[in-house]
Amino acid sequence: MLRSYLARALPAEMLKAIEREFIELGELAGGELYRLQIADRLNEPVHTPWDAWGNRIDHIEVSPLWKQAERLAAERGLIATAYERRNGRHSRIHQFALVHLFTPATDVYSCPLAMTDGAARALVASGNRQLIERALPHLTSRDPGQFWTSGQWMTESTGGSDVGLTETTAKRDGSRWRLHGRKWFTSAATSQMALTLARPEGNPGGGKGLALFYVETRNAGGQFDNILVHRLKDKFGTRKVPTAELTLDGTPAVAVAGEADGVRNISPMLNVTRTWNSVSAVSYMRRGLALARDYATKRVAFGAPLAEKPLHVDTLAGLQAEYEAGFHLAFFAVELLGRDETEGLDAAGKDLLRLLTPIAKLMTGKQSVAVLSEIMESFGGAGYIEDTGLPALLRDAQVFSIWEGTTNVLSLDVLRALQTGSALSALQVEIETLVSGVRDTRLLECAKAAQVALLRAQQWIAKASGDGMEAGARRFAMTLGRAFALLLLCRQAQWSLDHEKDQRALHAAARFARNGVDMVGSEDLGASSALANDVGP
Ligand code: MFK
Repeated sequence: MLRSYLARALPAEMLKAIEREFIELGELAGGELYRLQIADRLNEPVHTPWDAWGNRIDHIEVSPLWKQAERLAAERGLIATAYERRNGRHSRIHQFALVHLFTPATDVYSCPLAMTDGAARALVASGNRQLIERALPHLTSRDPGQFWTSGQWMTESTGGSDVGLTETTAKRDGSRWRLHGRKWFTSAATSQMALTLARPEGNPGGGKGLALFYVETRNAGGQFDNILVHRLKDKFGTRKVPTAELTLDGTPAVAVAGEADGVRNISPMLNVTRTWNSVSAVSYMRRGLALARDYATKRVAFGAPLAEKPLHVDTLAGLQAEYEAGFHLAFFAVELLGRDETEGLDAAGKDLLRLLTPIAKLMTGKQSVAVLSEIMESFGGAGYIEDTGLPALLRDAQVFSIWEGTTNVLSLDVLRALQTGSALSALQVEIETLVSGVRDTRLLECAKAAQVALLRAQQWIAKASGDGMEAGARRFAMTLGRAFALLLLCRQAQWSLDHEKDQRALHAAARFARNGVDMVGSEDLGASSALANDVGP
């Protein structure tokens, strides 16, 4: 499916020139790295607070695979590809196709990479020349010796999703600042730098009173610079990611873009990490499906391999359809991002990108949990056993719907994205273009189902208000996501019929339509309250 998408989305000469990169990374991902993942299964990061002589060292030792992943990420240009822009507006497609291959084979090393890409993007957006000159060459380097990753330190015990409740303060210290406070959930604490939020003394509460700060985590001696690592988190999944609780105890920092509007200034980073989240969620589905398909040819039960059992085949087909739809939605957002960074989107295009980024994140996050749960079941009891490596896939996938904004927080972000005005009309233009390209009668039926759902969603939002709008926000966002993904699948399917004489994407579209794309309903707040609280009338 990836090959077919790339053949449609990239100019033929370009694909020919870069295809080798995908083949090599794919071979590594399904070969050497996969074997290392299984061998390395029980290896988790270790935090050593003190050395033998009582010195505070806060050393964090990551797994051998993580060390290899860092080198590979630099050498293979997992970040650099997007900033070198050798393929113009297609550079983001190039990069995220690499991400799709790399992510499931590297034990969530995509977490620091996502933040690195996000930090680079936020620094560029800030226009802060000094910081851009200092950090960007490291963040986008292909030399493992020069390559830096970045953290994104936003979450506090008060804050969580409501980042405006951040308690970390910033005090002036000459031309710099010093940060004081506790960051409660800092993924990939081994990064060389971080972007973080703090409230300059005297600023008002809320997100606007926060400012965005740049921190280099270590001093010239290689020690954490006024940063205390308390412990690593004991998490349900992503156990290879060294997520820490930190105290910033006078940590030197530089203001990135003025002394306020921190949430707005970090949002370019959020939108990039959310795009990584979408592609990573999709790639996990792909990994699970690859394993399940392989197992189905080997496991013989009731007289035949699972691959010959109609119900097993039907189950895998439904999962593949979910994967393909999620893939096309995520990569449509990727395409828009690439166009914006190179050619510049017009205002309507920017609004569309703003709308589809949280939609792709929330839809693919939920899909990957559901798909990986089914994948585990498709192995029967073996899927439930740790040394198959399968439970870790489901545990890791669960994070995609939690970090970088939960499903509900992102559903509300979708409503925020509509406030600029032209996002829905820009979406409508895309819908019409996609529908007009469909000719096959079976695909026309799918496109019709998508159009009906999208129309219902638009009618719903036009009438919705207040608590009813908030209550229906997830169903609205999911409907936009699933129905638009179906249209994207129709486009791929029509192309595939025309150019590859291949009906596979057509089947994916038909199956995805049958899985359901219309979630819009009327909101009965009283009924929901009675149900949620389990109380009678
Ligand atoms: C595999 C890859 C995965 C990546 C791994 C990364 C691991 C990192 C671990 C983490 O750090 S997870 C923590 C991530 N935390 C979040 O994602 C926070 C979730 N909460 C939200 O997103 C809330 O919606 C938000 C904090 C943004 C709400 O805060 P506010 O202060 O109530 O926002 P407000 O006042 O609505 O918006 C402030 C400004 O930002 C507005 O602009 P103006 O100042 O011009 O009015 C908004 O329009 C703008 N804004 C907010 N979200 C935006 C945005 N602009 C563009 N894009 C967005 N997404």
